Parts: sequence; structure tokens; C-alpha cells
Amino acid sequence: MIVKKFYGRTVEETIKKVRENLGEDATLLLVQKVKKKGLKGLFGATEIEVTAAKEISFEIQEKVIPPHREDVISELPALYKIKKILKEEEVNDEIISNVISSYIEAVGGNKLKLQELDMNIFESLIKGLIKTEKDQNPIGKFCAIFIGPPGVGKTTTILKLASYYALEENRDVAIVTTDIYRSGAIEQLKIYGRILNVPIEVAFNAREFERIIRKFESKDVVLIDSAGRSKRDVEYVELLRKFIYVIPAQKLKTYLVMSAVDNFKYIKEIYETYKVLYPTSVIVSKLDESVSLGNLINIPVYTKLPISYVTNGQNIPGDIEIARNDKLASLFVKKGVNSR
Ligand SMILES: Nc1nc2c(ncn2[C@@H]2O[C@H](COP(=O)(O)OP(=O)(O)OP(=O)(O)O)[C@@H](O)[C@H]2O)c(=O)[nH]1
Ligand SMILES: [Mg+2]
Repeated sequence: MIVKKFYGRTVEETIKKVRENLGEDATLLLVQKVKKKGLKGLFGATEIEVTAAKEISFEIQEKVIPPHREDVISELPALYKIKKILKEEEVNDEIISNVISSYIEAVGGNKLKLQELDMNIFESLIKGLIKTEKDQNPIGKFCAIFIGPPGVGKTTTILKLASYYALEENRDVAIVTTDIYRSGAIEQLKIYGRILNVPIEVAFNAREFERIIRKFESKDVVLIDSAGRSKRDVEYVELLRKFIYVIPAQKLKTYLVMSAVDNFKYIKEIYETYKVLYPTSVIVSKLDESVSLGNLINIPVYTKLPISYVTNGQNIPGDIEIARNDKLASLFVKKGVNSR
């Protein structure tokens, strides 16, 4: 039930406003003359106030009142709660509208569920939006390249995965870096390589890259690092494209690493820069640092790519998890509910 007040100069005019706004079947609860608000009221000016009510059913939502209208959402506690949680988690506005529409559709006009948020329905809608990869841990031999903007955690993630594959799964691992811009980064990588007993090679150009990939052909897992460059550095993206070209597509995974901390506008720009390399999935990093979890939804919805892994700390090894949408949806909903 929505209850609203309308104001006008005459009773007729005010009732017309009620009909226009709530429809012909709205019930008039009270018609009275009241003091006008503001200065005019102080000087004795009056106006007509009509209080009207309207039953909300699913059909009404669809036909008369679009679900995204602010006043409707604020009258229906479940929708209001959904909007508040998603806003606080910085989910993109368009996605919020879709979740609200889907919720209305899912509850099929059940009034109780429009009053009290049904957490199971809400969580299953969130789960449907957080697409995750089915086969994150391929059994056969494969190469994986990690691309993305500076500082998101590409190198750290490679080292976490290298230690996982080498130490936990006993697989034969090698690392190739194409981060040709910083010798410091190469040195750091070599130190880890020695600790993990994993060979590390540096490729400065496409020909060398091809030679190294051939050399590592017998390896179970070849992890390829790249430098995070400014999103305008199309030349480097082009260079990476030439590197990737030498690896058969069926053997290659291209992980686009994006941080949970970054704002959605930046995330979109990053995707637009890197999509020419045809990423196969995304890794959402720095979940531990992010005050909101909206990117767990924003990223897969915008890029249409599944999430393979989430990372949640600086520790190598450790602090990385295979992304599972049920687990992430539950994390998202719990955080959203608790932070209110
Ligand atoms: N809190 C937190 N920090 C992380 C995570 N992953 C990486 N970092 C930190 O983020 C910083 C940058 O990580 P790198 O792995 O060097 O990032 P990168 O993408 O390789 O950076 P460039 O090589 O400059 O492009 C380091 O201080 C990492 O320890 C994470 O999941 N959580
Ligand atoms: Mg790096």
C-alpha cells in the first residue's frame, strides 16, 4: 500500500493530480484545507490537501508505476533495502535497476516479499550476476598471460599461482616476464624463482618470446607476466598482441587482472584498452583492501567475462582463491546486510 499526499488550489484540481499519479482506482482517505507551506502559509494562505492510498500489486508495478521510480522504491521496504545495499557496495546504477526489476519478477507480486526482503531470492540474484569460471584449474598443459593496469597485482598473483602449482600440485612450472620496463621487477621475480625453484626468463621482443615459449614447451604451466602500462600506451598492448600470437589459442589463458578497489569508470577504461587481447577471464585482486564489493558484480557484468580467481592479501604463497559465485554472493550479501 502506498499512501501519498497531494496539494492543489481546488478539490477538483487536487483529485485530478491523485488520479494522474496513482491511477483511477486510488482510494481517497482524507480531503482537507490546510495552511500553505512556507511564507504564504504564515500569512494565512490555504490550499487543499488530499491524502490518497493505493494497493500495490505486481501488475500495477508493471503497468502504472515503473519499478525504478524513487517514490515507489522508497515505499516498498524490500526494494529500498536492495537499492541501499547495492548503492553502498558501489554497484553500477543500471545493474541496480536490473536487480530491482528481477526481484519484483521473482517474487511475482507477493506483497510480503515486497515488504520484507527475501534474502534467499536476493542472494540468488547476486549469484547470477557474479559469473565465475567453471574450469579454473586446467589439467592439461597451458600458458597463462596476466595483463592489466599498473599495480593491480599481476606479478604477485603469478607468484601465488606459481607456488600453488609447483608446491601443492607438483606441476612443472616456468615464468616468463615481458615486463621490459623495470629491471628491479625482474630481479625481484628471479629471487622468488630461486625460492620456488621455478625457472624465469625475460623476453624483450617477440622473437625472444617465441624462443622461450618453445624452450618451455614441455612445462605443465607457463605463467607470463606483463608490465602495467598507462591505459593510453597502445604500443605496449600491440607488442603483447604479437607475443600472444605465437601461443596456440587452445593452450592460452589470458587473465585480465582488475582491482576490487578501483572505481567503475576506470575499470571500464581498462577493459576497453585490453579487450583487443581477447581476455578469457578476469582476476579480481585486493578484495581485502576494498571497502565495497560492487566490482565483483560490475566487472563480470560489464566485461561479460567470468572471474577465475580473487586475491585477498599480499602473502605469497596464499591469499588467492578460486572464484566461486555461491561463496562470493554470500560474502557480498552478508557484508551488505552487516554494514547497514
Ligand atoms: N592488499 C593486497 N595487496 C595486494 C594484493 N595483490 C597484490 N598486492 C600488492 O599490490 C602491490 C602491487 O603488486 P604487483 O604484483 O607488483 O602489481 P603489478 O600488477 O605486477 O604491478 P606492475 O608490474 O607495476 O604493473 C604490491 O605491494 C602487492 O603486494 C592483494 O590481493 N591484496
Ligand atoms: Mg608487475
